[in-house]
Amino acid sequence: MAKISLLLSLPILSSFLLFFPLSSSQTLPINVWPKPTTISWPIPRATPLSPSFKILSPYTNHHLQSAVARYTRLLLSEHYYPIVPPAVNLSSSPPLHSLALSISDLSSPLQHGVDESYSLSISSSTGLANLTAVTVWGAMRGLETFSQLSWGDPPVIAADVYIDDQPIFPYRGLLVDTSRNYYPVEDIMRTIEAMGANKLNVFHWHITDSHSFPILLPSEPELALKGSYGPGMRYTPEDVKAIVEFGMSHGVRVLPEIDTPGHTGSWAGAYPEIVTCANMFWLPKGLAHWAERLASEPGTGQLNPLEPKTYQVVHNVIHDIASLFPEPFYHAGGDEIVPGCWKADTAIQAFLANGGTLSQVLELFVNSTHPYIVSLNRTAVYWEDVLLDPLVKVDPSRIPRETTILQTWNNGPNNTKLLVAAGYRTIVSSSDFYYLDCGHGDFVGNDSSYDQIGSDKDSDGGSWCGPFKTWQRVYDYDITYGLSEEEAKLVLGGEVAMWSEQADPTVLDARIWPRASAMAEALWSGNRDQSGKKRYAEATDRLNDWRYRMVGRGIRAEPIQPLWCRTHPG
Ligand code: CP6
Repeated sequence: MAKISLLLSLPILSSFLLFFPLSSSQTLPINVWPKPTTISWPIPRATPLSPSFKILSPYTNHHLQSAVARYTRLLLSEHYYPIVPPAVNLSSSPPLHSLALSISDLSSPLQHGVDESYSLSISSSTGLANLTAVTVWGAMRGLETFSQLSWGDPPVIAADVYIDDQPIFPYRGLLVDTSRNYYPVEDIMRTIEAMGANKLNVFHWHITDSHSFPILLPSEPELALKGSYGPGMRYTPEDVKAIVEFGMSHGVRVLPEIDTPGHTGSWAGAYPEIVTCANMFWLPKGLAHWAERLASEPGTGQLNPLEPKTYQVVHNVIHDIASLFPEPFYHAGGDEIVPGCWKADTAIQAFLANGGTLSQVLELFVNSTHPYIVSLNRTAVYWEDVLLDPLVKVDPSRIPRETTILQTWNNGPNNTKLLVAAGYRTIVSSSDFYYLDCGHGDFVGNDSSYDQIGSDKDSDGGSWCGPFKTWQRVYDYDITYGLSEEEAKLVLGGEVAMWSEQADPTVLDARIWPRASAMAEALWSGNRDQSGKKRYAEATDRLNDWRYRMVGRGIRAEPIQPLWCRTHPG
């Protein structure tokens, strides 16, 4: 990963090892992001990191071994200079030689609800540091924290620090859409690496949509051969395995989404007979204006639930995905059914003429796919629409609460409340707070007919994907606001979303970071200080610093302030 020069005037080590007395009321700033739940650093002291520093780990788990090797390398090579160096004095004790890991449960797999807690202590008098965790994944969280406690060249590390840490929410996700635009594997891996550094733990991979089908599946290769953007724009099974493995080495689950039955125009290249309004999909843009459209699509394309062949293909797809991804959640989509697209099909027209409803059409699809997903030992995740869409939704009996999780997106202050009140475990990704891709213009450019397309009409005149969400807005969002204690227990966590109609690798890092970091902290340890006040000022300085550290690690996170703010503090 390329090191990016920070262009900072680098203070020499000795200048920040001077002791600046702090009044007793002042809390010592520790620049760790997300902030640990409890930190004790009573004396502002640092100790040099020995050039032969080692992480002592007797364990053979290879994901852990890979993390240990990575953090050892990082600790000895990072040389990060905080913008305002911590006011510490250098301990007179010998340098820190090692960090000893102790893990009690080596076999817990990386899955929802796994214990991510850890405790970390760095003692200058004994020259020893200890990291204790229940699981390998908790140990990875602790290693990241340890790495952020170190700075300078030659490196020093905060000493006489004691940290006890665990997340508030077990699900802390980031969605990346690889259908609207293609992302090479290395961009996905860099993103996953940054997620691990921010203690985010679920990479929600929105693999397919109407625009392209970029995954090569062993039993349905035609879908990608006909539906991807081209030969260089397909994820092979080997790519997927490498991404999943990479995720494990960073404590990040890879949750696949194959969006169905809507958002499937790209399936029509291989199987036109199973996709309704597929003809619209291939129409030149100018001729498709009358169609209801979403997300700048040429016509959404929807799988036809009345066509038996649909299930043969969908079952093959689900089967292949379940074999490629060990993740116990399977995201089946279910969002944004466009009535006009199904109504364009003659068989569906006949079904409706005989008294059937569009909701029943969707139920047919869910009845055939949900049990199949469950039969493969997966929990099905759907977008909220399957329950909340005013026109096309399923009866809750079709999506049992034990095997179904619902994900919000379409706002309404009550959406989360409606889902949890109905008894569903819920992932919160309200677009008003957590959609990172928006705010840079209209999805469909200067398409003047766009505002007349009815369902997409937006009060702000067409740019329905805005406004830009600031990091403060992301940070401020309380995902369980207005819920009873019982209801709040069903909120598994939150997820920021990087849809990609207006994003590709050139803007990926800056569009995601550091705003995803804001959610990462709010979900890990909250957005308030001990007195219950939102911790904006403190968080601003710490996030600014964290952003520079990420840039140094090769993540091109966007700036949140001019440098001046930190060289002229207060
Ligand atoms: N694609 C899919 C999208 C969106 C959704 N699903 C989306 C909707 C509104 C906004 C941003 C993205 N592009 N498949 C909704 C879950 Cl503002």
